[in-house]
Amino acid sequence: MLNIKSVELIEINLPLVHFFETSFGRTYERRIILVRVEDADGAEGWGEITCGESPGYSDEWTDSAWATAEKILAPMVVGRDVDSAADVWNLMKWARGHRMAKSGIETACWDLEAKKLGVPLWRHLGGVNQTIECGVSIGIQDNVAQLLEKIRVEVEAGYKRIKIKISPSWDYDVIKAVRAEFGNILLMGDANSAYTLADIDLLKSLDEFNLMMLEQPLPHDDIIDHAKLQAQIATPICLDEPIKSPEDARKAIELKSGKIINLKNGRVGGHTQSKLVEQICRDAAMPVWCGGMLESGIGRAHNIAISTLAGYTMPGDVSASKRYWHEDIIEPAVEVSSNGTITAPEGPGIGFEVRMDRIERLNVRRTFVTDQSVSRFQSDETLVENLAWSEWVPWNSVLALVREGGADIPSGRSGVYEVRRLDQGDERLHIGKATDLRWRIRQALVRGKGPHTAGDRIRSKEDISKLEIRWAETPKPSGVEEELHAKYFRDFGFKFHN
Ligand code: OSB
Ligand code: MG
Repeated sequence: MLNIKSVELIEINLPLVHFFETSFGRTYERRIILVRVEDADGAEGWGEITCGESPGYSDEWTDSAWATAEKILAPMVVGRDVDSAADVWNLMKWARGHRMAKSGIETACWDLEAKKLGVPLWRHLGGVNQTIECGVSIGIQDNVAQLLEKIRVEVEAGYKRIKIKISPSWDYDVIKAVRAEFGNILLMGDANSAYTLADIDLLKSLDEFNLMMLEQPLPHDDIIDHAKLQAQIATPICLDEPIKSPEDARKAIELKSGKIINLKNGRVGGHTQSKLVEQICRDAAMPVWCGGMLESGIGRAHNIAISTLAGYTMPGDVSASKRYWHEDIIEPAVEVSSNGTITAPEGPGIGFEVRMDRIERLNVRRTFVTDQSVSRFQSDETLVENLAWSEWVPWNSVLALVREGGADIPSGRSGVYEVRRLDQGDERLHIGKATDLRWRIRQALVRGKGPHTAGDRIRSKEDISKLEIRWAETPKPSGVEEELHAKYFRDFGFKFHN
């Protein structure tokens, strides 16, 4: 049983030892959101939201993830009972997307649970290989000599596989120079979606370099053109950006969009989702490896833990702390052996100490979401008890009003609505946003059309003549509506899914 009492978000700013450049831009300093969860016994767990500083890799970025975690996701988790950390994803499932924000919270809950059980997280996740193989990801440099020097350092350090970032101004000639210098290393390129099928000739020409794989050559949301490309090149394609869920993995396997998947906790929404993707890939004999997002020690520790699962059969982008940070925020820092491996620690949870002293120094903002703050939020900020609720209106009357076009039903003002059955007291059949109400009634509940699953359930299971509905508007700005809805959904909406 797990019941999280508080979710704390802490943003730290951490300068990189060396800038990191990809086809979508250059990063000098990370803005990292750490997540600390605590339960009633005072046990804690740590996670990291791995999004970038701008929406160049995925649509999440530091400020959007902060707002989403604070206003939407954390309130869905605090104060709720679940059997285990494996169910935390389900608490947040109502919210679409925002997987990196979800992952920060979800992985923190896994750490907390493993700590309470006194077991290492990697074992708790079902890991089997305590020692994992490591590769490095080397960004685009100012010149080729600099790149060759960086590769030399990493090869000498023992890393098993070298990945270099490529882009249309840094591809064929650069790889050729690398191969001339390092003929035998396991080498791969990552384009971060810098090409299209129109670049087929260039992409075909890379076959001559015997790359271990070519990561994400085509657009970030594509798995169809990748299948066309894979059919025409010998180099195995590795998918990164478009694989956001187990379903995406299944479809990419079915379409033959690539031969390998770079699996990132953040991109798929946490450990539970990673485990599902890993299982699907293992069943299909598709190798996966753990990708990186320039994580601090906390995200790094989670990457180490998940990399111990059986399906992670290739060296990941999981490397030593010192490649990124002068001083990490965990103790000890992550170190890599001289033959390019990391051994997952035996301590409980992530198995590294979190350095609060250092986090305090690097911290730029902080917020707490607790059971109390959710209800305070409700009263102070969205004034739920002061909302002017309409009377309960029989469903049939609402339908008639909407059909006649003259309904006194809110549209445009933010707020919430509730649907209940006359004989079921306070139990809500559905909770929605007031600005959607008129549209919902027309499209789904009335006409029986549209993707409104609550509408389907209501129509198929309920006696329409016994339904009634009421709504409340708020003069607050429309962003408040999302919060109100999330809060209401959290309090009442989940009954509906049981
Ligand atoms: O495409 O794998 C990627 C970093 C930021 C965003 C996307 C990617 C990367 C990396 C770095 O390749 C991996 C790492 O060293 O953490
Ligand atoms: Mg990548």
